[in-house]
Amino acid sequence: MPTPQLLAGGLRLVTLDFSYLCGMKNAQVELEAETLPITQHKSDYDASSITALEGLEAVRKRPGMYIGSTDAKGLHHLVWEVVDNSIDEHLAGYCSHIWVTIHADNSLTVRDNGRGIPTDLHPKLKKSALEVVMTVLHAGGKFDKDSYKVSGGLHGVGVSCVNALSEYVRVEVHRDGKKYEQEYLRGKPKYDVREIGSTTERGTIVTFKPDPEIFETTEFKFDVLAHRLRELAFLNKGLHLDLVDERESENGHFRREHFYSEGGLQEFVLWLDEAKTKLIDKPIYISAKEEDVEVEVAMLYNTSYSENIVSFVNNINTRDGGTHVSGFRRALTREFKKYGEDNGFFKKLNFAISGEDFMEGLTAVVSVKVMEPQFKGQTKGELGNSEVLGIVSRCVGDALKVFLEENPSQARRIIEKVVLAATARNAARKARELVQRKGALSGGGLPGKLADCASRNPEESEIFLVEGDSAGGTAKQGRDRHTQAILPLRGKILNVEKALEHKIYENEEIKNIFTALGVHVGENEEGHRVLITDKLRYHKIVIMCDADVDGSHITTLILTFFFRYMRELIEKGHVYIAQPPLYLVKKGKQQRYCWNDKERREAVLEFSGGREDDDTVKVQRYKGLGEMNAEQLWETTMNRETRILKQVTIEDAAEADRMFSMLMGDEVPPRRAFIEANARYARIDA
Ligand code: 0RA
Repeated sequence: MPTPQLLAGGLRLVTLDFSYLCGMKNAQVELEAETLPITQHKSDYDASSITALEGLEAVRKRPGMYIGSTDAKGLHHLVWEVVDNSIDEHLAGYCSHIWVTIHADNSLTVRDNGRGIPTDLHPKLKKSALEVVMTVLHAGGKFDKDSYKVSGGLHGVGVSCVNALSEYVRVEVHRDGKKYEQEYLRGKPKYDVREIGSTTERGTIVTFKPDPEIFETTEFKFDVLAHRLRELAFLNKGLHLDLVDERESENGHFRREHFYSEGGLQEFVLWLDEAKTKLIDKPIYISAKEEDVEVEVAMLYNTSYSENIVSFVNNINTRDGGTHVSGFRRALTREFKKYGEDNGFFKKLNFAISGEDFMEGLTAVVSVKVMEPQFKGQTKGELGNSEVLGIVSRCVGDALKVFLEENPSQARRIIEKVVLAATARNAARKARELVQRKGALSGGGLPGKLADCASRNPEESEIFLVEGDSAGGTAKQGRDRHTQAILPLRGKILNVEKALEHKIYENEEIKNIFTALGVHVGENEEGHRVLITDKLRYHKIVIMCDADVDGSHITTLILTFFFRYMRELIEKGHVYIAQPPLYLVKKGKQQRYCWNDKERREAVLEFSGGREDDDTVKVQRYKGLGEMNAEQLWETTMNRETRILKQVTIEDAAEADRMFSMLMGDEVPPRRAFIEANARYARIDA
């Protein structure tokens, strides 16, 4: 599948390396996933293993129920299933090092120096506990209840699931001075657990090769693994994590990374804010425990206008927050507000300060450890345990009181920023209301530049945000005017990362986007800015820019705007990026559009019959949308039947935040370092 970063080489492609920050998935692939055939296997197991097999067979029949999906995300889930068990060993105090290795054949090994999976005979099932853990659903659970566990938390289904969904697994255990092994084919043991020698080490080594009959892709992504392992290093200070990729080497060396954090969460927030200007000298760090709930928080303020709160429960990312985050917000607002009032900081304000004002420029990591976490919400991304709210609120409140008392100059800087935020919010509200009122006065009309579609049904309507008037004109001619609207945008749109909020509502292009989409900004009861989308006029918003450096930059600018001001639309899956082709390969009447170099090479090979000197084969490289006529643009990029659209998703909001600041913010050195670091592995044809 072509991805945007393929559009340019070298440093340039970095401006669009979103697969790394927001996941993008091809809408068409998603449809296919639903109709994926269910694979069934004849079972020829002996009677004693029937219950176990029924379990694993159920996993193979409905993999989605156990690991969420069978796409790349589900594939990586297998790794986390194993790693989580190793992390549990760390949390229980027995494991200091985890090694993850991607092998050349796309199999993967997770090794740890924990206690090792027990190998003694299971009294009821009359076989090795190791075999039980590997072949019985939910049997992996440890029985020491009074420890915090990652595994079993969210999807937590145990290593047996990994076994069920792999064509091959080998496990080796080092325990009590002995080495043991067992191998499996699609969950079925090849032989009983056997002793294979002596050892002075401890730990578990699991190697698995995901089953291509189950997964749409079996290719592990280094960046996806690296991102989570880095996160785990920050969350578990003192734990060493190693990642090695044996699939590619540079100068004879495999690509590898070591993750280790001594400072834990404090280093986490510093890393998140690497591209931002700090407002206070060092992170505020809180670590406390109340009634079996461990609370750990690190927070920083920077000079930006956005808030970035990342939260975890037992090392699992709670992307929708929950009671722990509510407790944190409540304590922060309460203590800072009291401090501000007591010290006369708010005297000059003639409007009420809002909770939101305390969050502007805040970067925080909130991590709690809870014995029996309850996850809520559609994607189970929210902590539900109600007792946690009060506990976090008290722990954070007490610590902040001390911080404010002991650090008056830092406190002043924070409160002055809060006052500034409140003032700006007030100004932005006025600007917004003025703009929105003006819009209403002028009849609430649509922007003059918009070529609207005929349909009034948002579900079937699409809007293309097109770079430049000329490409806009071509798109207008080429479109399906019943369902496709075109809004041309002039040159570079405002960099919202650097602009004050009220400037944004005054910007012509941005006003046009708001009006055309039929959304506006309002405030809820608590004074929080919310996007009102019930009158959204198009369910697909497609960003269509040139396939060159400038085009990528403009796409990034528009995406930054959506991320900062219309994030709800991304979250609801309304935002897409069009993928114009890169090449047209022609020979006589034959012609084929190509989206990457591999496709181009294949087309050239096919048309020339392998003759390298065939100069009747012509390759035309498209740089801009303007190089295509209306018919070509329709055929390649706009026609629902043949086009490729990338849906923009936010896999990891904190990472996306970091990335947008990196690319669009004003700190130059980290941006350079970032581009250089990422360009190294970027290839034209991935
Ligand atoms: C069951 C019980 C115990 C540990 C484990 C499983 C275990 C599983 C995995 C999977 C990867 N690494 C692992 N390490 C340990 C408890 C062991 C004990 O009580 O000694």
